[in-house]
Amino acid sequence: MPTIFEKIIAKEIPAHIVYEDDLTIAFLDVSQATKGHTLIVPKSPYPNLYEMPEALAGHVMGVAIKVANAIKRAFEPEGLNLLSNTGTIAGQSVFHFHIHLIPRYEKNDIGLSFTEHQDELSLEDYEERAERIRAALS
Ligand code: DGP
Repeated sequence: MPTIFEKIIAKEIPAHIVYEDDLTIAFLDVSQATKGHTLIVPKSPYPNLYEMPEALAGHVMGVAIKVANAIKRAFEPEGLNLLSNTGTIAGQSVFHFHIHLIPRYEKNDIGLSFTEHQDELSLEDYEERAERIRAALS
């Protein structure tokens, strides 16, 4: 079943489009987490990061950089988060890969923090985790 983003890409429903090329579209997120919150969306409907072809991901990231700089010039935020949710548990609600650009104006203007430590780890614990990822890459 097509997602809402496919309808936006096909211009069947309106969106506030800020950029478009053959492979990509960028439009304002309807729920503006902060002023200028924008989504960068490849036109092909890959469901999430796991499925994205690397070359297309490179193009989409290039568009994200272009649009991020435009947001910076337009609104002069203090900073910006680039975020992509994969899976319901991570907050994904539209299953068509996309990147959020969320300009940041104040420290706590969105509830997003990676600073909480899960637990105390030894060097061996870190190494064991790294080794599992390295093994899965090969
Ligand atoms: P995520 O939860 O990461 O899958 O992000 C999906 C985002 O899409 C969410 O922040 C709200 C936005 N969104 C959902 N429906 C629409 C829509 O119809 N138009 C626009 N512009 N954004 C939408």
